[in-house]
Amino acid sequence: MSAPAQNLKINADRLWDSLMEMAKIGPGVAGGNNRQTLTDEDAEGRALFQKWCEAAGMTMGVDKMGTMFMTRAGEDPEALPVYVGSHLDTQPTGGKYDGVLGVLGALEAVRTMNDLGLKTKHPIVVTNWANEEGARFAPAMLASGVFAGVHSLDYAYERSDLEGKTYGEELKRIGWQGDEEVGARKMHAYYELHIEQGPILESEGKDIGVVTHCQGLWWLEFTLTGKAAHTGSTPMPMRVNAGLAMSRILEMVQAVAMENQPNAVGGVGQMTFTPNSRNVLPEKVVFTVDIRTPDQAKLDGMRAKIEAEAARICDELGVDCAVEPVGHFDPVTFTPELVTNVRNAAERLGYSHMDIISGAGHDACWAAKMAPTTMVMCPCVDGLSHNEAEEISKDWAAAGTDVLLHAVLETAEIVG
Ligand code: HGY
Ligand code: MN
Ligand code: MN
Repeated sequence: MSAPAQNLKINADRLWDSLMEMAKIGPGVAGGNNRQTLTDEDAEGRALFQKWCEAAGMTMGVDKMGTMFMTRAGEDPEALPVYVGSHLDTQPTGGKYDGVLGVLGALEAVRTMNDLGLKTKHPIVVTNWANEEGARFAPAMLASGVFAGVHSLDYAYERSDLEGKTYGEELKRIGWQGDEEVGARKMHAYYELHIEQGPILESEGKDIGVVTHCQGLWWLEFTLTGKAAHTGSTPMPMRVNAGLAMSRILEMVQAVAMENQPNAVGGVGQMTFTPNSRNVLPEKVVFTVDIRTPDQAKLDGMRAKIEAEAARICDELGVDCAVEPVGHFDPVTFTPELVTNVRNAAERLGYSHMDIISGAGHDACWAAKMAPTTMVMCPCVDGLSHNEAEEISKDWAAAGTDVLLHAVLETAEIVG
């Protein structure tokens, strides 16, 4: 099958306009987005995406987790589709491009195929995975995890947010609970375009990240139980201080990550104190430790060390320590043949590129369990993401989408 022509490119203005239009839905307070999964803002973004896809001649399917599948027909009805997607849900203080570039880049690839009247053997399915972020309902990549058989539907439906609302209830409330069995669809291949969310591509002056692997992850939820007491009248030796235990554990997590350099990270992004009153020592502190590395042995070793050290710290302070893994995937190796398609596309199009390991997790990590899978990355300004100041250039967005289009066409096979 001949490769797509070198001058085959997407419509950069139309892509950028779509990104800016979607960014108006669920605006943040500092120029980014707060379009958390299963909120009314998420529902509004879904409706706009559906409108755009149907205007591009695609037909919609929705599964029981609320993932949206928009199909462009192929010429061979027996051929399994090539899936291309990412996620439209954002962090509470998210950027305009994390996930969104992958979904709207896939739509732009289809719009370009329509402009040129290109026909492919395999159908193309543009996908908006539900709840990739895991910010409101942990874990991350929840819907793609159910699709890959890693989580049950019941487990997913029972996940609750900080207000006690469950995934299942909220999905029904916004009217996006589909009827397709999750994971019933079979894929020929899966591609995902995503911003790097790190500093490497920009600092190396590269337009395209040829993603070969994704680092593995553990999310360990710690529940430390101390004794609520007066912060003023309780003598220091009498305290059973869960807050002190938490602070020592955070220091220890930092030390474990640093002793496992290079290519290891560890930190905490979410924490709750109960009763969370200024003059009451906390009865309970709950927080999630996020550790990641591309090295399997390191990942397991870091988890074991952190859990053992946390138990020792809590024992010294008389604080009860419970740990529950609430998110996990092992390091992922993407499919070499698809990785080569991405690298060849960047070469053909004349874009600078380098191989890269994804620091962030993506739905592609679960898709890789179901079919040949890989990713394309573009740089982001200062490597910043999960911050409303997240920014990319129009040229980076266009280059990434050009490469995505070429790689997808290689796999979907142009027949006319
Ligand atoms: O956590 C992650 O890596 C992704 O942003 N959900
Ligand atoms: Mn993302
Ligand atoms: Mn994200």
